[in-house]
Amino acid sequence: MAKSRFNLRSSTSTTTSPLLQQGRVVATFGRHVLVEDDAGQTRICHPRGKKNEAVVGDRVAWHPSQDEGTIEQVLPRRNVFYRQDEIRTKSFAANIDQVLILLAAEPEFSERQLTRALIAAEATGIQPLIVLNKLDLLERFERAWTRLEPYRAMNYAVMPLGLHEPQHQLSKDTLYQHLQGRVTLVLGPSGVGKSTLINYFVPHAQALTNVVSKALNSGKHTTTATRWYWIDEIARDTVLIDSPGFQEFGLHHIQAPMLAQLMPDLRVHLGHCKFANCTHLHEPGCGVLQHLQTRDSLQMMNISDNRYQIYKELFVEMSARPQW
Ligand SMILES: Nc1nc2c(ncn2[C@@H]2O[C@H](COP(=O)(O)OP(=O)(O)O)[C@@H](O)[C@H]2O)c(=O)[nH]1
Ligand SMILES: [Mg+2]
Ligand SMILES: [Zn+2]
Repeated sequence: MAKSRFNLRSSTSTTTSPLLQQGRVVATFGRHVLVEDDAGQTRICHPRGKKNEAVVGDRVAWHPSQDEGTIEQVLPRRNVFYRQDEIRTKSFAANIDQVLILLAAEPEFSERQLTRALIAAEATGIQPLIVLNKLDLLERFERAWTRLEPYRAMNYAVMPLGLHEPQHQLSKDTLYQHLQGRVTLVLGPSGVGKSTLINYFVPHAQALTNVVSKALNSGKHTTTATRWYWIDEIARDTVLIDSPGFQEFGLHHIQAPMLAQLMPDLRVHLGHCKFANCTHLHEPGCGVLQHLQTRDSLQMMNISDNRYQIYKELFVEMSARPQW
């Protein structure tokens, strides 16, 4: 396969090689970035400036400096998935097709965390896929599945998964059909089976991680890294991105007035409010408040008490921070 090369001279280059090459960011470890070329060769690169702007999934132009490299430019992105807190943007991925939110029968999932992840996906227009693992824990699975009922009613894709037991092979095959040909960012709280999932689809994942940590000479950073894994090294069309840190899922990049638009159950009740800038918290003539008073338990797109409570909390959180 021909490598993409620009025959451009980098004016800031101080190295002997004038060649800029293209590659894809397949891992980030703080300021270190692992870039893979189209032939599958990887090397550690560093941003030219102080700040690393490249994220996993980015295409970058870089040039070699000895056995490492310098990133000169991040090429235009199709999309980027953020989770941002007050201090900084913690980690994200670019050019992805879907976000897989992995939950499990145990530990019991937090509806708040799930909602935050879904809002982040809605805000970037990236399709979320909710997967509930640990089918073998029958009773707890059933309970968690029921808690996901409102999300199915909102038309989110919700799939059962049993990673442990051989009798749940069908669930793994069905999941694979949803992954095939796509770039999927895997998110989820700890203990749900993210590592088990990655290792099932990418059996050499641990070996890859070891190679990277050895190259960086800092094993301690590898667990907090975001990483790109080809499910099929030969076809190179199906990708899982492993990313840590679901707990503190910041939504700092989202403004409070946008929030209801990003929650499908609230969204369907918008447009009936008396005031165009209605916050749906206390206004007279609010379509959302009206719905909450008259909702009928048999209706599909009902806003549940939990979801409205989460809306209120998030609205307050988003309004409390300084605006500029
Ligand atoms: N019962 C059950 N346990 C599972 C299943 N999948 C993974 N686990 C277990 O759940 C625990 C957490 O899994 P792990 O992959 O480390 O989760 P992570 O923290 O999300 O990476 C481990 O003990 C796994 O063996 C499953 O389908 N059923
Ligand atoms: Mg893990
Ligand atoms: Zn309203």
